[in-house]
Amino acid sequence: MTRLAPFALAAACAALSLPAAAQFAKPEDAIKYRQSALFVMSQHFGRLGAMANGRAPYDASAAAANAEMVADMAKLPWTAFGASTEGGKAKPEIWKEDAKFKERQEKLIAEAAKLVTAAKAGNLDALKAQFGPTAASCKACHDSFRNQ
Ligand code: ASC
Repeated sequence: MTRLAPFALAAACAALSLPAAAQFAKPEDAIKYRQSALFVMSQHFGRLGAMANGRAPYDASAAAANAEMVADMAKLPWTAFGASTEGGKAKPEIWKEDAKFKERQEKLIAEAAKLVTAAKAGNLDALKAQFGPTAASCKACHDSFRNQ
C-alpha cells in the first residue's frame, strides 16, 4: 500500500456515503439518469419479451446479451431517487416507504440476475420461464411507485 492509499480509500467511502442527491449536479440530472437507465432496460427487456412471446425469432446470444443489459441497468436507477429529486413519474410514496421501495429494487435485481442465468441456458423455454417473474417485478414496483 502506498501512503496515499488510506486517503484514497477514505475519499471513496465518503463519496459512497454521500446523500444520493449529491451525486448529481441538479435534481433534473437525477431524474434524467433514472429515466435513462429504466428506458434502456425497457428496450432490452422488450427484445427478450419479443423472443419469449414468439414475436421475434429466438437468438440465444442476443438473449444473453439483452439479459445482461437488463441486469446491469437494474442496478442503476436507485441512487437517483435521492432526497429532493421528486418528479417525472415518481410517486411521492418513494420518499415515504423506504423499506418497501428498497425491497422492490432488490426483487428486480434478483429476478434480473436469474434472467441472465435463464438466457444463458441457451433454450427458449428457460427464457420464457424467467421472463414472467422478471416482468412481474417491474410491474410490482410500478403499481406502487410510478404514476401512469
Ligand atoms: C416492459 C416494460 C416495463 C415492464 C412492465 C412489466 O417491457 O417497459 O415497464 O415490461 O410492463 O409489467
